[in-house]
Amino acid sequence: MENSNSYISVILPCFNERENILALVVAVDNALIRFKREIIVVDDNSPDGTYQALVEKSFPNVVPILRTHDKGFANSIRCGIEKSKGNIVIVMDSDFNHKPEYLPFMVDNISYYDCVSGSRYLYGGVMENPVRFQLSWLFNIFVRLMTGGKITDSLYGFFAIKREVLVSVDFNKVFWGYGDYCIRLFYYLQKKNIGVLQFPAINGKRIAGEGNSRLFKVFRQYFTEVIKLAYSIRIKKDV
Ligand SMILES: Nc1nc2c(ncn2[C@@H]2O[C@H](COP(=O)(O)OP(=O)(O)OP(=O)(O)O)[C@@H](O)[C@H]2O)c(=O)[nH]1
Ligand SMILES: [Mg+2]
Repeated sequence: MENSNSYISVILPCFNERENILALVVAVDNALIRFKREIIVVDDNSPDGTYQALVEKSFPNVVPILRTHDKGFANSIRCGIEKSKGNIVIVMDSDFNHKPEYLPFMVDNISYYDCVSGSRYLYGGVMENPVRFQLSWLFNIFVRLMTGGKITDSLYGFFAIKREVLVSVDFNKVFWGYGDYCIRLFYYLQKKNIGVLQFPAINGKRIAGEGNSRLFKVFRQYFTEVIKLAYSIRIKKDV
């Protein structure tokens, strides 16, 4: 079990999540009640007033960050990580797709591994939308064929990691775009032979609002990024 000296930083990137974020920060805070913790919410100036809703409530362990330029999902996660103080960093979505119930398990197991990562593609893991579930499954196979490695779900983006391990990766090679950042992060982490515990994750239901991702656009972007990564591995011998 993780000892009581652990300081957990949960990074929650969000855009237009006013209806989810208040309930989520409470759920995350309760799930991690045993630990010293901070919950960093990185909002890209959502028009629905997500940031303002958080500021009004001023929860004790929550640090709201308002970004007004360089918008984007991966940029927000980087910003949250750089502003965080914990020796353990957790990244998750702000809409309940990543279940807060898994957090204690993740923190308890980070004592034994450098990283603990959710996967929809281990036995027991699942996602409600069958089309997206199958497409992501195929795409994860494509990622492994092109870049190697053993991560069964490098698109999920729900993981806990020791800060010292995370900062050993060059952030400039990882943090841009959307969920493709996670493919690059796991590629560079695996190159360093870090120990990753994968656990089967049931994808949670978005409680309110609509997602920001457009399926076709996102897959096209991911495809291009995987080809670029594979090119840099093979031709430029980038490790
Ligand atoms: N800061 C920031 N957060 C973002 C941005 N785009 C999406 N997010 C957040 O990133 C998380 C994942 O985005 P979603 O839109 O839920 O993507 P998804 O899970 O593929 O889509 P759904 O299945 O519809 O929920 C959510 O918490 C969003 O609020 C962005 O440009 N900036
Ligand atoms: Mg979502």
